[in-house]
Amino acid sequence: MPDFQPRVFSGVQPTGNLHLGNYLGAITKFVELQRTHDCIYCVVDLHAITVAQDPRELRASIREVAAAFIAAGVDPTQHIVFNQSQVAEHAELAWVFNCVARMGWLSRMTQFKEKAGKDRENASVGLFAYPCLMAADILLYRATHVPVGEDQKQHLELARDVAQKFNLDFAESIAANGHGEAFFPLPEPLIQGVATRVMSLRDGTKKMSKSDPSDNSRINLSDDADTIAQKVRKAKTDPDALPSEVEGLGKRPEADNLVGIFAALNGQSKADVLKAFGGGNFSTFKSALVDLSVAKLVPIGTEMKRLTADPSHIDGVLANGAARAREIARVTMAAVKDIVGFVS
Ligand code: AQP
Repeated sequence: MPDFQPRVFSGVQPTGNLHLGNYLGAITKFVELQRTHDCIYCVVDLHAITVAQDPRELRASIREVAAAFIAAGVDPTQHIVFNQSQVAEHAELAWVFNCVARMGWLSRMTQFKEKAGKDRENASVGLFAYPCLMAADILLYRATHVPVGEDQKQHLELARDVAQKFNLDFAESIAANGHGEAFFPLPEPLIQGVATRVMSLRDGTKKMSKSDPSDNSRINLSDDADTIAQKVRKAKTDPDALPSEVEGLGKRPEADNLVGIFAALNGQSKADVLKAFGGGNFSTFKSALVDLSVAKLVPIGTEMKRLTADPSHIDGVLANGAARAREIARVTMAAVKDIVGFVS
């Protein structure tokens, strides 16, 4: 595999209720990586419509996700922030990848199974093909690193499989068109830290998620201090004291989750958190978690509100990012067309 210029790509769906899991699993990593890499961060609105969306809410959510990136510390002047539907090449490359990926690969995707549920016949074709669009998002920019939460690991593996199969299927044409041994890198997932899978506050065995019908299951980035405090205080726990060692969290999913959230928000390990709180009761720990969560999240929520109050500013940021993304996308897509054998 030749060396590819390191580049980071990741996306968040504008499906409402941006939460602490999205923040700790993805957005905080976006901020860290911009110090060392060229980064492209995308509001993946084409993905959002794989399930039904209200157009007015979708538009507001697109702006809200862009605002969350910026409020958390992503710099759209140094890096690229845009929404996917403004760069038509995402859909174009996804079609090529629909023809590279195999039905069997997509049939094994657990997220499709979970989201389609028992009524698979009624799921959209887009929901089934979602991972091919995700592969296109990443590979359109020939990105080498993708910061995501643990739930996206399987989709990332599929993106690598698509890249590899494309490189093999078209090896001769790739070389003949002057691209050497491989056209696409095999993108590496960056799934690191203590909060790669933040769990529901109501059930420590379920992922914190935008679509959970219970708002108490998640801390939204838009929640105010009182709401955060109420949700943390109500968070499910068990009757025992906190353990002093990480091993003691083994069969205690709710305790493990809250300790993980504290550790991630405070830039610590779980062991450090247990050094401070082990042996104590949950109410003391929860009070500290309320203070920490409010201190870290409320300024972001406040800044998001300020930014979304001026939609024309956000739209300008997204349009500027899309123009810069398009410059890269056009070059990749032109090369892909030559490699595949299209006449242009
Ligand atoms: N609970 C989580 N813990 C850690 N990371 C998470 N991510 C999502 N939930 C958690 C990460 O956030 C990024 C953006 O996710 P997404 O918007 O693309 O959609 P998702 O993964 O489907 O998020 P949700 O909240 O679970 O939405 P629904 O309820 O619609 O399925 C990704 O990097 C993801 O890993």
